[in-house]
Amino acid sequence: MDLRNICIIAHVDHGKTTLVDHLLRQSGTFSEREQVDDRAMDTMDLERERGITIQAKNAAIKYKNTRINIVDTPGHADFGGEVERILGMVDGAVLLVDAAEGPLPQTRFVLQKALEKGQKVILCINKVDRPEVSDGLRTAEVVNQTFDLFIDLGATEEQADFPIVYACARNGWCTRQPEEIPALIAGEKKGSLEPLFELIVETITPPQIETGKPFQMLVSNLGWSDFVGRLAIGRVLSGTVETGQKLVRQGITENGGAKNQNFTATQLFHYEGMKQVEVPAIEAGDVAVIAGSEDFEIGDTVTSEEGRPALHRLEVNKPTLAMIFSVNTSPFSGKDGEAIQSRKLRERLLREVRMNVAIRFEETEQPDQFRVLGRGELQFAILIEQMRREGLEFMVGRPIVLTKVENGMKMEPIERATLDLPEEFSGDVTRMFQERKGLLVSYETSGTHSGPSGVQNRVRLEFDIPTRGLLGMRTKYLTSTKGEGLFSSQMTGYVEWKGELLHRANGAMVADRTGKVTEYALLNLDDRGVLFLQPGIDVYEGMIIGEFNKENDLNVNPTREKKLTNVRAAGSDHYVALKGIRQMSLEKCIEWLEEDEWIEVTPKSIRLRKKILASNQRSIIRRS
Ligand SMILES: Nc1nc2c(ncn2[C@@H]2O[C@H](COP(=O)(O)OP(=O)(O)OP(=O)(O)O)[C@@H](O)[C@H]2O)c(=O)[nH]1
Ligand SMILES: [Mg+2]
Repeated sequence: MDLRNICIIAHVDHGKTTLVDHLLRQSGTFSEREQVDDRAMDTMDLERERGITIQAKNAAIKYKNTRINIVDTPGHADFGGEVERILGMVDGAVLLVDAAEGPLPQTRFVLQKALEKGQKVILCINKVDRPEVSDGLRTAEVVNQTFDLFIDLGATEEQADFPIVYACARNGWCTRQPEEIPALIAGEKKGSLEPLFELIVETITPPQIETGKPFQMLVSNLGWSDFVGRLAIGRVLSGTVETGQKLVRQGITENGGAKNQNFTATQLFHYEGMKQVEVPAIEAGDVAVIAGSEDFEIGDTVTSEEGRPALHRLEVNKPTLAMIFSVNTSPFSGKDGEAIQSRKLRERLLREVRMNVAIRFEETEQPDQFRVLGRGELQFAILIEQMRREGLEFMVGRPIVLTKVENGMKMEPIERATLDLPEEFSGDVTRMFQERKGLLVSYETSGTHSGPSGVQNRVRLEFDIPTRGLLGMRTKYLTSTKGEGLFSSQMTGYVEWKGELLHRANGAMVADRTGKVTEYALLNLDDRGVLFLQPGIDVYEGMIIGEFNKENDLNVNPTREKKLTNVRAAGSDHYVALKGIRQMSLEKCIEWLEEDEWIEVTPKSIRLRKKILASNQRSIIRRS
């Protein structure tokens, strides 16, 4: 059978998973009776809850006489490592670009990676049904911008001659003729994804196979089966693999040395739709899922011939951020979940590193603290959330930017941030970015949009800003644009260290004793800052209960009870309601945290605390 291997790449939210849904549906993958949720490929709980893809996933469809392996990838920059490793499994990519938003930072990143690998790209302009693009002018402009991006990224002549489809992935149609769009939107014409299927078969080259060579495969992804354990997923580069065959896993040790392991392929699967289906043999070119070793790691080579050199191990862009994971040393440790010892914490983190090449692990000078290196605050938040759902308790510190020394100079990572927002907020936002050492590099109007508050003029700003300056920015940016701003960024390189930067302007309000928070105490503290806790919550000395409205920290007693008096003044028991308690989600905590503070994570609670708990041993003056 004819074979094609492709992946779907794009900036976050441009519609990749939705497109894969309809490709699956229209290729007859699901039976008539089957109830299929939207974005069926987003199978993880956290993916469904957040509406974003976190892990790349495989599927396969049949179109006429062709078997097409498709990989859906995440669009969020923090998970860019997933895209990088998946690109080695495919021969071409469908690049989605939102017809209204146009190419954004992650579009550039994923396209660059695909072009570097020499892949042929099909451009799919998605969401052409959006009312903002109904005149077709914006769509044409977006096509031009994308073309410029190809050229800018050094596309070959052949790559720059990319075919284009215009799609409404959500309604499962696309067309190569822009003039057909209005009729398709109006339903006067019935569309499908047929033009895209055809393009995939016509323009993406079938996998190149070295004939006569023994079996060889690079492990690009890992899976898990309750019956056979760990699974290695990758494209078969050469040869054939059969069930029961003796194979060699060419892996590495913890220190990076070569290490071979013999094993037997106990079971083999390939994809049919979203399912892994057992097969007796898999041929070169196809995506194989192999069971038989518990030690598969991403980047390993699996081969039938021990003497052959292993394939080049996968490398992805280096991490830019580090976060300390620590054993939970807080007074309430073990109350909600399993307070794990350092050995178990270490094992859990090492397991994550094996599954995810974009994350690294390092020991620290402290035996109960470990350093995890990654790419962004969201990536850390997802890992933390997964671990707490496993019932674990631990603490994490503030993300720290990884600097490096070049020619004796301290260098820090810098990002290009792209903002799209209503013009009225652009002044405040520009000031906010400049305060954090951002440099405005472009300012363009991006048309008028009808937002919740009527018709607005929108602008698109680009800043070059140190990664350090972006930490904790998301919430602030959303607040100052009343939730109407778009924001994304992509690391572009390193620059000379830009000097000190105060992460958080305000200090913390810290409990000075253990007890239960009372409403009476909170009412008295209400105008000193913003409170994070409800009455009735248990606190310990050193735990943070809110943000102080001054620069230093403030130790307070949040457990104070009202003195009972014999004289009852009329109405004195009717408290005025609290001004408002700020709910601190995990992500907000990560953004807010300072270096001398921990987030204590348990299955039931997320607490903020000072690293030094005793108030008589801790200074309230914060260093700048
Ligand atoms: N108007 C419109 N909305 C669409 C279309 N396709 C997808 N969407 C919407 O866009 C949102 C994002 O869709 P997803 O398919 O999750 O996007 P994604 O690219 O997979 O996102 P990540 O995996 O997180 O990068 C969803 O709310 C979809 O319903 C379309 O053709 N038109
Ligand atoms: Mg997705």
